[in-house]
Amino acid sequence: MGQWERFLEPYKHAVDELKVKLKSMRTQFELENRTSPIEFVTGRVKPLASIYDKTLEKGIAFEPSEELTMEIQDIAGLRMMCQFVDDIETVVTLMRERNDFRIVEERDYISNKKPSGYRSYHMIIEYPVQTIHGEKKILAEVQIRTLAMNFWASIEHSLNYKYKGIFPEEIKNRLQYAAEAAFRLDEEMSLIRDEIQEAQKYFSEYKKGGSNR
Ligand code: 0O2
Repeated sequence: MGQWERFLEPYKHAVDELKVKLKSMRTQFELENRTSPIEFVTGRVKPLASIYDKTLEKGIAFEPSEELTMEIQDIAGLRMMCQFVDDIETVVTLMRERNDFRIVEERDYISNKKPSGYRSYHMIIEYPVQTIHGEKKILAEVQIRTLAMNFWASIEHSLNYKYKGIFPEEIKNRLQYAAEAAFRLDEEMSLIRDEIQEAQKYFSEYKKGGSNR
């Protein structure tokens, strides 16, 4: 087995376990017939090519090392998507109440959006995985954002990759407008939140009834 494969194994382990645990939060809300603040959860181990790019950016060696572990904190990455901006705070509170990991740092790019227009709430956590050599603490980044924030970030991320961060003026402006539109979409949806949630509850009851027939 390659050295990278060995190095990344506990990260994969952490992502797999955390995906199960965080998805379960949603299921628990559903089982209690409560509206879940979590819409869906995804997770990934940072691809080697992205780790390589990050080492160049940070001026560190591209090799499995303690330095890499400390410098690149999102080798294990989880994303929790919410329907409404207010749900993010609910999820953050739920995360702070858990005792299966330690929160190392929180970065609020919602109150303080990035110059790119990026909005999201980041938590760096230290998660213990059990290995055959004992416990190993793994850093993971959890990004908590609305569906609108996620849509914008995914599009911007692909364009960033294409243009290597140097956007043509037209694209840069369009992305700024799109970030504002995503912000307004979140605001509009918040205003009719009760109406939306009532409709969703009704619809999910209807579906349950349908599947029983
Ligand atoms: P990928 O491909 O998603 O893994 P760091 O860059 O981690 O050394 P930083 O920037 O302080 O330090 O960390 P931060 O701000 O928490 O950002 C880390 C991740 O947040 C990024 O990982 C992105 O996933 C996301 N992110 C931050 N800023 C932007 C942005 O302007 N646009 C988009 N689309 N995503 C952003 P990576 O490694 O950059 O990318």
